[in-house]
Amino acid sequence: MHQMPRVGRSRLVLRWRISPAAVLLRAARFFSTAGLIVALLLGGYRFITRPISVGALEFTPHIVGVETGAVGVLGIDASDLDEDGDIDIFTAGNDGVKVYVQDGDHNFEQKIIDDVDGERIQLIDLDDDGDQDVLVQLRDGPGVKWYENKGGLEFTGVTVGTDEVKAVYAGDIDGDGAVDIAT
Ligand SMILES: [Ca+2]
Ligand SMILES: [Ca+2]
Ligand SMILES: [Ca+2]
Ligand SMILES: [Ca+2]
Repeated sequence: MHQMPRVGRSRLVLRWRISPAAVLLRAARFFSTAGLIVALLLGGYRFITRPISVGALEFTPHIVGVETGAVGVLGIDASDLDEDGDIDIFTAGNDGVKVYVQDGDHNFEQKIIDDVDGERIQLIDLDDDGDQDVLVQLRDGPGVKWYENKGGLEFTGVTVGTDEVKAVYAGDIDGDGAVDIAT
């Protein structure tokens, strides 16, 4: 009989302590749910209306060989061949091995290095004399050929191998300082 009043009083105190918090919790739940819905709607709207292109990945194409008859090009490499500060373009393909020499204003003049059926091409200083030479994988034999850069846009072709190959790559593979050729 002496314990009953204490139980009733503790329930009353408990209800008074929880009631304000319950109101705040309901309000917080309402605003968080509403905020989540608004964020989802805004995100969806921006996803739908955003531009498809990304500025950093936009490119403007320029045709290099349309007037000079670049046909069946299969391999390409680029370097400043004549060391005048602009990049020149080398190609290998059904129309031979060619260089497109730039005039400094993105205009290119074609010069045929060799009238052969080329496929892959790589510019590299094969004879270690400081200028870029041209390495080409030929189609339908005789395999691999490199062109020594003699200066003044003149090249001398040298056959490296006569076996039919599917690919060629030059680099100092064994680390002895001399360029090696892998096929
Ligand atoms: Ca150049
Ligand atoms: Ca060289
Ligand atoms: Ca040279
Ligand atoms: Ca080597």
